[in-house]
Amino acid sequence: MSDEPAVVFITGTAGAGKTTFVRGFSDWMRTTGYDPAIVNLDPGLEGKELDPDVDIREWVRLADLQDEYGLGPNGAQIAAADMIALKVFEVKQALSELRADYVLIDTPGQIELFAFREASKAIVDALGGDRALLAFLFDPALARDPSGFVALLMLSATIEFRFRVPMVNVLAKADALTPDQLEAIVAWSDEPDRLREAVAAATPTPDVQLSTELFRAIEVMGPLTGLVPVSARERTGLDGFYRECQRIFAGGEDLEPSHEPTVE
Ligand SMILES: Nc1nc2c(ncn2[C@@H]2O[C@H](COP(=O)(O)OP(=O)(O)O)[C@@H](O)[C@H]2O)c(=O)[nH]1
Ligand SMILES: [Mg+2]
Repeated sequence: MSDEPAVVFITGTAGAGKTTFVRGFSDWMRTTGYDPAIVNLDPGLEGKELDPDVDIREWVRLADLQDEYGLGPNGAQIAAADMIALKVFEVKQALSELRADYVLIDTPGQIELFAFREASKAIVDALGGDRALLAFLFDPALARDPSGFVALLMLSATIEFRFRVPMVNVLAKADALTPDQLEAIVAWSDEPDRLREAVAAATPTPDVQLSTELFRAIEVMGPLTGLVPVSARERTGLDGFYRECQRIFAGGEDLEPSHEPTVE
């Protein structure tokens, strides 16, 4: 097995549940006998739910940028996105001292600041090397609606296309969905025909041309987009996410637990 750690970047739209996921999955890993390191790359992270081992706020803080340069919240976010890339070697150094074999990385609140800035590719390359994986969280607030689900599929594909690293699609906050909603969303991800029917039923006057072209793309992407339902709040589905990561990192081979599992 490689000496380089496996590095999982958690991405998703604002409020999709990235930070809560990093917290929930790292707790799950620890009680299961693994010892992940947590990196926070969100310069605007507030609250105490995450206790990162390496924290970008040590070098770049949103509030400081606003004060220092008289920037508004959006300007400060953009300035911060590029400054983070300049600090990536400090982050990498701090991380290598931890000697973790699994690293979970929380990314900035707004997806476009991570996915659509040139600097982010350098960050993924520097921290993940050839052992990087991106998790993309589907927010049920959007995913429960067929056209919202299509939009998230496209966004996920766009991010995969930009970064060219393996992706795992996650249906976050599964506890916020009814069993019927959950079943329907998972079916949409497995069977494009079910999604096509749902979109048609929800759209009284569909743009047939656009739908046809979009679904052609979705059918081609289909086998790549299997969705893993997870509730970070209720700690369900995290084992399924871990298995998916392992399938990618180690061809299914399990990591050696670093200590005995905690008995609950
Ligand atoms: N019901 C439910 N709510 C969640 C879950 N994960 C996150 N949330 C809520 O969703 C909101 C956004 O979560 P956060 O982790 O800050 O999202 P981020 O902006 O993507 O980092 C917060 O109010 C969380 O409490 C979950 O698994 N279930
Ligand atoms: Mg967050």
